[in-house]
Amino acid sequence: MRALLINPKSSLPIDTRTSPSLGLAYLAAVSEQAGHQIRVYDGDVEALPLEAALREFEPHIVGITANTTQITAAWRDAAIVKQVSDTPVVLGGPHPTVLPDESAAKPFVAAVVRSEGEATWTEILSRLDKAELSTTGMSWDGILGVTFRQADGSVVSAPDRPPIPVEELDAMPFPAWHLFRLEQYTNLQPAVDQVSGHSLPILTSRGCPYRCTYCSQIGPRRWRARSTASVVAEWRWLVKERGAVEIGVLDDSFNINRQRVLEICQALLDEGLHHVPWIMINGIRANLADEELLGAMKRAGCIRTAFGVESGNQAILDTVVDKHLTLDQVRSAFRAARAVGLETIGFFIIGLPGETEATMDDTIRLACELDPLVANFSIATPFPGTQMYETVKAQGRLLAETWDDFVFFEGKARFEMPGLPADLVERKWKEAYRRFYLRPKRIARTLARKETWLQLPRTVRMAWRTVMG
Ligand code: B12
Repeated sequence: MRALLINPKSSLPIDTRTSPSLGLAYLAAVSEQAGHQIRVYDGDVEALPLEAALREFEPHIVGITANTTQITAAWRDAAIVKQVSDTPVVLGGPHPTVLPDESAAKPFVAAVVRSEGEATWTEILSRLDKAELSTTGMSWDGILGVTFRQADGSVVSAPDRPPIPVEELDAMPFPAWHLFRLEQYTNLQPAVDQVSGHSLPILTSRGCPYRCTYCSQIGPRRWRARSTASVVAEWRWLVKERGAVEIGVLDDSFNINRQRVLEICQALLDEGLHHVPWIMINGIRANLADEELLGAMKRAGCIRTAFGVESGNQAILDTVVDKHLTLDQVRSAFRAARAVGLETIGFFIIGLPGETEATMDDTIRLACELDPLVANFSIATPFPGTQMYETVKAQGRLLAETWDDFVFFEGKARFEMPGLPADLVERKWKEAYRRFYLRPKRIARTLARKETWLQLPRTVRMAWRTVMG
C-alpha cells in the first residue's frame, strides 16, 4: 500500500530545516520493511504544494507528526487531505500523544497514535491492507496505543502499547533517510557550525529516567539503550552510505550508562570514525559527566556537548524543576569539558513558576560564569504533557491563546504566576542575552571564530531580533 508521511510546515520564527524528522524516518523504515511504499512530505522543505503531492502519489493512508507548535498546521494538512480524497489520516507525535482526544475528535482525523509509533503504525497499515484499503471495512478496535472516534462520535482510547523492549531496539531498521530531500536541510547547529554535506541525527537510546517539570512526558520513564555494536553500525552506515559529514546525537539522556558511552567512543576510534565530527543536540547529564568521560568523547570525534543547566538557583532546581542536579556538579562538568577541549552549549530557562528577579539574576550570572560557546535562554513555556502546564493551570494564568503561541523564540512570556508578571520575565530574558553576549570578553571570542564570519548575515539577523526585538 502507499502511505504518505507528513511533517507539517512550521510557522516558527526559527529555522526548522536543521534536521529531518527522525520519527518519520523510523516510521518510514518500518513501513518499507513491511513491504509498503512510502513518500515523505516535509512541509518545511517541499516545493510542491500538499494538494499536488497527494494527487501525484495517491496515498491509501496519511500519517502526520506534530508537536504542540505544529498541531494547528497538522489539522490544516489533515483537512486538505480530506478535501482531495477520502484517505484516512492518522496523527502521532508529542502533541497528539499528550492530548489524544482533542485530535481524535476532529472530523478529518481517523485516529491518533500515542507515544512510540512504529508497531502501532505498521499494525494499522496491515489492518487497512486486510480490509482492502477501506476504513469502512476496517476496525480500529484493539489496536494498542490508538485513540479514535466511534460511529456515535464518542472518542475511545485503547490501552497503551508497551514500549519497544530493549532487546528489540537493535533489530529496528535504520531510519529511511533515502526518502528525504537531505540537500534541502541546513545542518544541525547552523548558528555555530559551517558544514558542507549532510548533518544527520542518531538516536542511541530512548526515554529518560528523570522527570523534569518543563519536559513533556511523551514516553515511558524507563531508559532503553541500543547496544554499542548497533549504534556503531548505524554510525558507520550514516558516514559511509548516507554521506554524513557531521552526526548529532539526539538522545534525551545519552550518558545514563557511563560504561556504554566509553564503549561507543572506543568503538568509534577503533573503526576510524572519529574523523567525522559529532555533537550533542540535547543536553547530557552534568552530574554524570567528568573529565574521563568527556575526554573519551572528545577523542572519539565529539566537538561539542550541551548541558541542561536550566537555573542558577539551587532551590529552583530542586523544588521547581526537580532536576536532581547541583550547581557544583554543573560547574565541575563545564570545567571538565573545557579541560578536554570540548565546546559547550548551556540550556537555561528564564521565568519558571516560583522565580523572582533575584533567581533569574542567579541564572544569568551562572551562564556568564560558565561561559559556554552558546548560551540558550528559553522563556519557560508550559507545554501540555509537562508538570509545569499543570502548575500554571492550577496556580497561574496561561497567556497563550492558541497552540501556535507555545513558542519561546519571540520573547513573549506565555503565562503569569502570582508575583511573576509577564513583563518581568520578558525583560529578564532580553537582559540575559544582552548580559551574556555583549560582554567584551565574549564579543572578542565570537569575533575570533571563523564560523562567525561565515555565518555573518544569519548572526546579525538573530542578534538584532533578540536584543532589539
Ligand atoms: C530533535 C527535536 C527538535 C528538533 C526537530 C527536528 C525534527 N525535524 O524532528 C528542533 C530543534 C527543530 C525542535 C524544535 C522544537 N521542539 Co523539539 N524536540 C526534539 C527532540 C529532542 C527529539 C525528537 C526526536 O527525533 N525524537 C525521536 C523520534 C524517534 O521520536 P518522535 O519524533 O517523537 O516520533 C515517534 C513518536 O512520537 C511517534 N510519532 C511521531 N510522529 C508520528 C506520526 C504518526 C502518523 C505516527 C503513527 C506516530 C508518530 O512515532 C515515532 C517513532 O516512535 C524531542 C524530545 C524527544 N524525546 O522526542 C523534542 C520535543 C519533540 N520538542 C519539543 C518542543 C516543545 C519543541 C519546540 C516547540 C520548542 C519551542 N519552544 O519552540 C520546537 C518546535 C519545532 C517545530 N517544528 O515546530 C517537545 C514537544 C512537546 C510537545 N508537547 O509538543 C519535545 C517532546 C521535548 C520535550 N520532552 O518536551 N525539536
